Amino acid sequence: TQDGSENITPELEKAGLLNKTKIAEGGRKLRKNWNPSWVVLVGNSLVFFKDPKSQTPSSWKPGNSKPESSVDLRGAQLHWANELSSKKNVFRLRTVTGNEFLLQSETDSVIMEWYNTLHSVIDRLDRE
Ligand code: I3P
Repeated sequence: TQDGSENITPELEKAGLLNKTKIAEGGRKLRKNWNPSWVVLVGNSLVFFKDPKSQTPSSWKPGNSKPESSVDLRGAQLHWANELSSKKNVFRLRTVTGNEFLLQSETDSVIMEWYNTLHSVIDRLDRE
């Protein structure tokens, strides 16, 4: 934009509800704990909020609530990982710091869109 506002507020690229479990922290394996999570892709970060159904409608908007956690996508790895779960439509996201997440949706088109969008962001960051 002409006023350069994208440098102040990173563009919100995608947001939606996915099932999420963290499976490793700093390379150390964790016990799975699947939960619905409101997932927001902003700039170079994937930000996780609690399931909006358990909150007031405004509370999960970025800026209005505290994220549960946030993932830096720079250098991250993304792979389909259906062998890591009994659920369908699962991919694994691994950060440079060795944090690993599984993300899942029952809806094929939803998980495909997330996979493709995250892949393009990670590729773009790799080229920078
Ligand atoms: C886990 C739970 C998870 C399951 C995991 C189980 O049991 O059922 O949903 O992962 O399977 O160990 P618990 O609640 O007792 O920890 P999926 O749903 O992804 O299959 P796993 O150990 O084969 O990963």
